[in-house]
Amino acid sequence: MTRVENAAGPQVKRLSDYTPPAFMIDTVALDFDLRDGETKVASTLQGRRNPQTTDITDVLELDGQGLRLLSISLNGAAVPEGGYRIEGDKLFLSAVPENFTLEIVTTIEPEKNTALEGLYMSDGMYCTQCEAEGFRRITYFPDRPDVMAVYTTRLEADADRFPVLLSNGNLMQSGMLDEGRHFAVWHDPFPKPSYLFAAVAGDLACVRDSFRTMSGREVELRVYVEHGNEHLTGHTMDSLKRSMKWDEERFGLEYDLDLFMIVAVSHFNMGAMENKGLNIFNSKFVLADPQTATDADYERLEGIVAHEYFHNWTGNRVTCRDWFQLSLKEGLTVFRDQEFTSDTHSRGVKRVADARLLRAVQFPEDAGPTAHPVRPESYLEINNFYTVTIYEKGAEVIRMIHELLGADAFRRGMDLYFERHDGQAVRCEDFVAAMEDASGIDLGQFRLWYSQSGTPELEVDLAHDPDAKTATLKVRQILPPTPGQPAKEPMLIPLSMALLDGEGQALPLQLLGENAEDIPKARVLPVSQSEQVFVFENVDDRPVPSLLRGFSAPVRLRTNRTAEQECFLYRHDDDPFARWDAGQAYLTGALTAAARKGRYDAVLDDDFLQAVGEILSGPDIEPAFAAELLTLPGESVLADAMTPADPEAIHAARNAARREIGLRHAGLFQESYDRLSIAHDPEDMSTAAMGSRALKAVALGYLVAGGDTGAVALAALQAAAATTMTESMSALQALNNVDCPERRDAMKAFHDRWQDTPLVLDKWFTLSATSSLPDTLETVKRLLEHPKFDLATPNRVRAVIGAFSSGNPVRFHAPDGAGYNFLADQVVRLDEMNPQVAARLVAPLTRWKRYDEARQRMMRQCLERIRRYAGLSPDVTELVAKGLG
Ligand code: 0A1
Ligand code: ZN
Repeated sequence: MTRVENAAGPQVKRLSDYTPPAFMIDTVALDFDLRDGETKVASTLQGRRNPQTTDITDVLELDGQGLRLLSISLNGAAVPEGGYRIEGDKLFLSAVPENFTLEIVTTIEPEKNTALEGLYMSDGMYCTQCEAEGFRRITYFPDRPDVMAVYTTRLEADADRFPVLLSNGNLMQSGMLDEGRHFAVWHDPFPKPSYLFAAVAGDLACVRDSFRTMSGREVELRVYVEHGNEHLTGHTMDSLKRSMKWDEERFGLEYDLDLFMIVAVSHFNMGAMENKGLNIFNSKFVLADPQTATDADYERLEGIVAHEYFHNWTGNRVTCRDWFQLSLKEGLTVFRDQEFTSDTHSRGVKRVADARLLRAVQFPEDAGPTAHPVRPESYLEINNFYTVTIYEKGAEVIRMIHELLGADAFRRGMDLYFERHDGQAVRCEDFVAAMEDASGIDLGQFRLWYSQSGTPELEVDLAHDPDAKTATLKVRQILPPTPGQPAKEPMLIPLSMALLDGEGQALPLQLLGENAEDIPKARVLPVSQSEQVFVFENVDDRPVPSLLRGFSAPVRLRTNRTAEQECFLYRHDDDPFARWDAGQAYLTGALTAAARKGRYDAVLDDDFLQAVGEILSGPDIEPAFAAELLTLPGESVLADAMTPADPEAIHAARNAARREIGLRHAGLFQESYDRLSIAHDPEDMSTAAMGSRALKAVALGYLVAGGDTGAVALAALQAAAATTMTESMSALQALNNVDCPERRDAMKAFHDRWQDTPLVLDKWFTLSATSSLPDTLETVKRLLEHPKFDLATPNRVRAVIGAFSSGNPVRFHAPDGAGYNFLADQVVRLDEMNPQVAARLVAPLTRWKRYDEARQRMMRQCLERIRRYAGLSPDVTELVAKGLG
């Protein structure tokens, strides 16, 4: 596709420059004439001057990118050449009256659209992706979320090749036309921004179901997939119905149209998209059965279906005023999907999983050159801002509000938010104000979480005075500088804590001067100053502090706890997150110390190894949680705790620790493995069954890591006998870093069996790209020549290039720089086709500051090399520029 570049180059957009639109659009009538080689789009807009603005301009500003303009007429009269001008991606129309009807006809070429934004083709079907600024690739329009209109869409196409024609809302009319063509007209009564527009035309199978809402309305549910995939939609439909029910019960939110549709497409830049009434999904998050999808895939699919459905209220009914407010809908909707998962499965396990993600991906982002606040102040390319900071840190900010207000007041705040803003495009500030007004709680200082970037560090030291019988917590918050924010103001950090006695029992927490009634055993300390002291009375013996319980704030915690105390908490803490976190803190300390010293014998203390044994033999522990407790911090998280990060030393230390654990407890792991294998239905998808399989996978991994002679054979046997993808993948993962014929055979068998099932073949690509064996980069280069490798399919690109560069630190950071060079080559190659996906690959190169000088130099050289490439997209340009600092 030819890129229409603004002559002045990409422009920085700033929140402070926001001005309301001079004109509003009330209705949009779109007419798509879908034909091979050229699609004609006729658009009729009813508009009027925006009464909310004093702007008296008579110029209407429209966005348009890569469009061929055929005609433009205003109030029925063709606009003459001089009546408008096109500059870059803007069309300025002059002499626009107070009320107007504007008709625009353009043509586009969806067949050539490889950026997968706007209208494009995937496996012979037409589909759209309009968030954030894709609608401007379909027609000229004020493509900004504060312009909300009612859409009517007519689609016309060949009836044989495109029997299914879909758009937002309800079907109003359909029928046959001459020459084997047909049409359908859809109408969406809810005003919406252009980014929520969607259309689909294709030959698709439809699976139907229905849902009765809390007010007794029957909603028709449809999932559209390629023919032959109907049997893979059960979990999607089930997840959708449970999400609809949950939102009614938890938030009183009911679905508002009579029809809800999900369409699966194989070419998609992201996970899924919440278009009103017509969600479009990456097929990876729709299609699942136990033979082709793992338990983890099931859980992710369920979470994404829920997320997109929840957007109907948080995002669609109340939307964002501008893209700086993206977290208004994303942070809140992630919080909602997290809560749904917690209520559906295990709250503790979900909290641990979310904390893991935040630490592995968001903390590094917040510590690097692309750090930005939850509500950013400027950007070059909005597509680069669909980040873990906007989504996951944004969700943590909502979660802290939830904790500060309590569940009831939070719910009142939500109700007030919808009461005030239904049908509007608003700011993060409006959400916070609703929460304040509904609760009476001042969130003044708390607002800094929206504007200050970077991960706060919380230093918490405990001192005990046996004479005064006091325990004193000294808390210090450190706010490291981030790009554009050299100095920061102290934030309000909720620190949830308890003090445990020698038996692991929580002590009453009586703050100095507090009266002695109803003393709680766990509290949330409101840390609001740079340095603060909390004194607890009546503490006879030195307690062990349980800190940041439930991961009460997205901060880095540093304590003066000893390794012994961390192991104690790992054994005894009653808060699942704090227990897991104490183990992670111990392991991070032990493994980075080994990496620094370059000594890989006796990496772990006996104390810790004993605790592991207790977890394995303890009867009362939920298997899914045990699996989390037994999983070491990932290499990237460990690297984050070592300066300069040494990827090879980290890899060696982590492997050594795994070997020690595996060797020490080979018997217990074997027992667990056997116990979890018998009388177990591999297709039972209950939470408990999935948890048992997670623990079984951990056990197998440690058996292999321990080097037991039978373990490799056991894994190979499991791979060969597996009847489900979970069993198959856990065996392959256990073998993936072992150089042995069993691995080669199992991988080949897996490839041959699944080569025609793209979503499963992606797993084979990822396994191949993430093996820590020394020749993996060579393997990855060969994978690019594999007949099934395709740069135009984002899932495949992520499965190979993305998996290697973000999921294989020891090989990506090879000392000769070959990993970096490989990535730079691929970014440049992909950028011509799909800038959005190319830009997402750049991140690992921008983290150069964390490494030694030689690596720093090579990583920067690669960024420079990308930057020099002519015709680079704004997406990649922005990240490379920030990366070079
Ligand atoms: N709003 C979607 C994510 C999404 C964003 C951008 C896209 O294309 C540029 C596609 C999807 C969500 O939060 O699920
Ligand atoms: Zn979302």
